[in-house]
Amino acid sequence: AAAGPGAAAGRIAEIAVHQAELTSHTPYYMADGKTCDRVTSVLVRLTTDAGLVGWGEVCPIPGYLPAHAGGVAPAVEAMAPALLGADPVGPEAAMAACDRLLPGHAYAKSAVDIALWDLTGQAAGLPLWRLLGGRRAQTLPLYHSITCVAPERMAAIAREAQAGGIAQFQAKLGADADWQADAERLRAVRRAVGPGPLVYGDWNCGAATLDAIRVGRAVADLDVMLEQPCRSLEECAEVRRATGLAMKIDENAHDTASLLAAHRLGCMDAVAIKLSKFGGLSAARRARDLCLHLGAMMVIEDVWGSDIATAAALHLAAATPPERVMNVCDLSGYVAPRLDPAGPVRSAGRIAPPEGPGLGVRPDAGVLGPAIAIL
Ligand code: 0XW
Ligand code: MG
Repeated sequence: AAAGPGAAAGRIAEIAVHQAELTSHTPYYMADGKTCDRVTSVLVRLTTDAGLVGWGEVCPIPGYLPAHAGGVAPAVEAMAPALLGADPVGPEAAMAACDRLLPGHAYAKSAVDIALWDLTGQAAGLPLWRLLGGRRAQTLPLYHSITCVAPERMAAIAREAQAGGIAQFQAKLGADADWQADAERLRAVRRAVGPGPLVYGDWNCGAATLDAIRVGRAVADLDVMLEQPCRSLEECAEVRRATGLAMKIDENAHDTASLLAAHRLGCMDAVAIKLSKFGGLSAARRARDLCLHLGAMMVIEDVWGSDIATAAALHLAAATPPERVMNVCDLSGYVAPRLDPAGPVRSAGRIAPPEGPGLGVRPDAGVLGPAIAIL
């Protein structure tokens, strides 16, 4: 599945930042009043003096993580001296130069790093999955994320997704701070999909250990996993110990140190490798490799976004040993507009990365507004 011939990459001559407002197809509620109903996605476009154009995307959810859509353009401006005139091929070198100018700000770096990988892939004439380790799986299993509403409504959403081939279900919990309703949500979704499919409940940090333990014990007879019930790793580990239920860590896993800490605490049966938590494909690939060693099952995705973020994560997931890829997410399927209407879509509960060189997707010019920054 080699793509077309490579092109001379040239040097980075221009950086542009665009925004797109993404609206969820259906309301999406999480604990603590968080929602993805309408969010700003930020697109970074890198143009080289050889005429190549690379794209990156980061879409923070307000209140979800220390990441802010309005912070991306100033962060990119701070990194611009390391990028303008740089060779984009081999993104880790350019990102190391960015790290020296601006420590931290992983979310803003994620969009830059993805755009560098897009350029690198185009220069090589290869899809990114080939550069990130080679194809390990033709298609990847998707989960379906279920908004936190009434238990029977969540069960109906699960059944609908299952009819389309989905076999993994993430039930959002905690939107009404009613632990008995959360137990019923897990019970209703578990019952709806029958034995076999993976069901897990995600509090997005919104539960006290007391409530999460009560829920976990109330459903301890069921085959369910819990995700990020509380704000800290220590609290999540406490919930895992007290309930005996497997645990997925999401918000607390964002770098090498936090992955090692979660592993040491024995609470990382699964982990969300979201590109923008770690700082893009380069950092997520290092996290992927560490998790292969630590033994955690991985969800390879991003926080939110449309076709650029989705494609980037799918390339990394397709290049990861499939026995450790728990699932991936078709973020672009939850939101409008599609940035690239030709981007990958779910089919029978699975999805595949694009085949073209680089990311293999690019935003439709009509969808993006004018650049908010050009450097
Ligand atoms: C980041 N989310 C809210 C969106 C994705 O669907 C998954 C979810 C999470 O917290 O895991
Ligand atoms: Mg989560």
